[in-house]
Amino acid sequence: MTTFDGVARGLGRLGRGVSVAARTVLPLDTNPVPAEWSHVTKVDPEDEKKLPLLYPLYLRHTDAVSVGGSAHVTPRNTEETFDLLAPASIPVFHEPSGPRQVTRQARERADLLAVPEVLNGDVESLVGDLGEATEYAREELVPDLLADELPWLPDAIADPLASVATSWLLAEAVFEAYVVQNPDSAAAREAGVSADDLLSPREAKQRAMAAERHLGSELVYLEYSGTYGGDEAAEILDRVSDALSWSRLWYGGGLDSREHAARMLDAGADAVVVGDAFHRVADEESEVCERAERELGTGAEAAAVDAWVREHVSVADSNAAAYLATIPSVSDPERFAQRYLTAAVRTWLGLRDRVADERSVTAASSLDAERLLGRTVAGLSEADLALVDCYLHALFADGRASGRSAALPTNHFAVSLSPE
Ligand code: 1GP
Repeated sequence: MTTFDGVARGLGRLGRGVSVAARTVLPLDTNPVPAEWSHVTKVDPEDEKKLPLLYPLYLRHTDAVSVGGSAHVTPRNTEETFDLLAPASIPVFHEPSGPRQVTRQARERADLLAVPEVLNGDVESLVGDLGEATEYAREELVPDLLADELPWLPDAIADPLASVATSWLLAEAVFEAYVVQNPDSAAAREAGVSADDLLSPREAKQRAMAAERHLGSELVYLEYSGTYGGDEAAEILDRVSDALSWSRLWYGGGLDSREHAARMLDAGADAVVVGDAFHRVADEESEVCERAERELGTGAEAAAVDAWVREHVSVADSNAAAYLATIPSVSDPERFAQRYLTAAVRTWLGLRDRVADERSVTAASSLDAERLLGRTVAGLSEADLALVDCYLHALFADGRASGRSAALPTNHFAVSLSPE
């Protein structure tokens, strides 16, 4: 061993010592996943999972959006989802379920790239998929990006640079250690988790400890996707949260009420993740909008729309109120649900009216939130109107307002915006 090697090893050990101290005893938080996030909305790019028409209004209450799904996720629908989220101005977390979903556009748009590793699944879900992703990054994604950005670089430099950039991509990524506890979910199917693989609270704790201290997972994710974990999940969260000092702990699965979300947070989750309950808002909105069009017609006055929603929509039992109830900072979910459903109906009828007039909604310069919504949707603030205004301009590609030249992909809505 040369003197240089000795010095390098000493420096390496010092760096690791500082990192271990920062993760365990020092009052420093080096975890890139913000501790303040307590509510994350999971938006599934899958074509069948729709967005509410005025999704920026709902998403302004959540702390971050996670883009990802277990099935039928493609590079196309992933990129479209990132396009749609841009005007919502909210932190976006990308959870790809396959390496090719990490396109250049997706990488540029996401604030954090999250790499799932399932602690109770098959070997593919723990390390095989990661191996495939690493190969894809090293041999395709990064070299292509370098060739586009720095085409003049000689191979002798481009190759080691691609190696460094690949390692940096992984160093910057957030590693999510999943414990999948619903064997009937798509997540379990994809990860090879059967009923025999479910963990006891103690086993979950042990694997979470190994994930934090050996795998360096920034996040431990207790996943019940599609079903509420109840007492069992609360017990696991209680055990795991006591054992972790640096990793965040998230819970996801079947949340659609204040009570259940609060239970998981009280049990020890740093954040709850809500997926299906958000997508159900879109399906409900489509049904409400179509009913309003049949009963009121597209040219209805704003006041008539408000009265119709009050009379004909049971907001207390709505999916909109259920989703908003999962967000701890929303003090009165029903009040917001009433506003947003009313705003959606007004917007949709206004757009339908325009479509009927013009056979296409391209007259972006005349599309503004105030004209479509009116100034008087009870409780919609100036900031809400500005958000919707910016979003509508992006939706219909008014370059002056949004900086975009292409319209947003409207196939992600449950309501139809095309002329019949
Ligand atoms: C799915 O944990 C998330 O990965 C959210 O679950 O869709 O059941 O809300 P739900």
